[in-house]
Amino acid sequence: MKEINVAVTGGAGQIAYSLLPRLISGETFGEETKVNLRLIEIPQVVDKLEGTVMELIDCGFNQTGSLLATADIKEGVKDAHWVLLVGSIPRGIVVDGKRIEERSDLLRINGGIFTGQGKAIGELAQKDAKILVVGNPANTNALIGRTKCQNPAQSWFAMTALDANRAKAQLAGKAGVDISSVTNMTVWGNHSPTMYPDPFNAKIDGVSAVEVIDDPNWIENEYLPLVQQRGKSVLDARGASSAASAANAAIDTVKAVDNPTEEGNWFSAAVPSDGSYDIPEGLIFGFPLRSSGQGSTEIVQEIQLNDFAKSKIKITTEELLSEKETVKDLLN
Ligand code: NAX
Repeated sequence: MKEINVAVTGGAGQIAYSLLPRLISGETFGEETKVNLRLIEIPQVVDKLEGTVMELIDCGFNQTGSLLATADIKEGVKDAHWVLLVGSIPRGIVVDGKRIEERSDLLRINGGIFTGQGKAIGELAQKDAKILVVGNPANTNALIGRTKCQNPAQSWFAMTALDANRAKAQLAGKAGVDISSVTNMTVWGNHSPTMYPDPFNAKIDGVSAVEVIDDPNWIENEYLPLVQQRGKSVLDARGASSAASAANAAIDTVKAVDNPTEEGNWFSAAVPSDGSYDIPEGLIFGFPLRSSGQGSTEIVQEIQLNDFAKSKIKITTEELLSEKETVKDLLN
């Protein structure tokens, strides 16, 4: 069997609990790939991972390779082919006597974490490692990590697939079709309520979703807020944040990057802008992507954006620029 090394931070968290078995079951990397899994946690929590490791062993998957639990990021990411950066400090936690409520405080605290993780990945992970940032604020965490890793051959992604899956499900529900009928979904911009899940270029059985649904009021006043606020709705209803659907989206992203994209379709993830669609270079921005299946992805070009789309993309771009400004001293 081929072997792959996969590192996951936040290994004792909610998302990881849904994610980890699916990484070593053959589902994500294929039936013929053995997965060596490294779980990384903060020192206060790392002991809990022992229980997680026991459960992973007890799953009895043929594809399970070595399992390691560590609080040392360097040990965790060494030789990793994929690094899933799920761990981060949530809003509401008390750090140094201060309750972290403001997005700017969250940005700075998590930014500090991603500085060290980025450096370790740049130095120690595989030279063509792929990194998916899930921990929020995902885009700006990825910007910091990528800047610090100083390794242009490594590919950084921030996750927007959960937003894309939510958007597809809403369009399918409204149109009364199976979710598989909805393709070409792009979540432009930030993984935050400013994101723009593009219904004009999304297709239902090959036709623009907006044309099929034919209800501009629903698109603008119901669909967009529904998708943008879905994370909060789940949190309010469940009393805990989206974990199973977030883990599922992480797996969707890894598979979308590792396998060739179906003809005519694309997938959504945030990657460093190369200036496409006038997005400032280097910002980690949600784009439509295609994968060669050979380790490279490209931003799909020449998608038509109407004035409505441009106005939404402007808002999310400005938010990302202001996040970048907040953490600018971490980007030196
Ligand atoms: P949990 O709070 O359950 O778990 C996070 C875990 O990360 C904790 O066990 C914590 O100890 C660990 N951690 C913190 N700092 C760490 C560090 N420096 N190194 C290693 N581990 C560290 O959160 P969970 O529900 O699992 O969510 C994880 C992150 O995903 C959060 O930031 C959350 O906001 C984010 N999400 C991102 C989504 C996306 O689409 N990009 C959607 C779902 C989710 O909201």
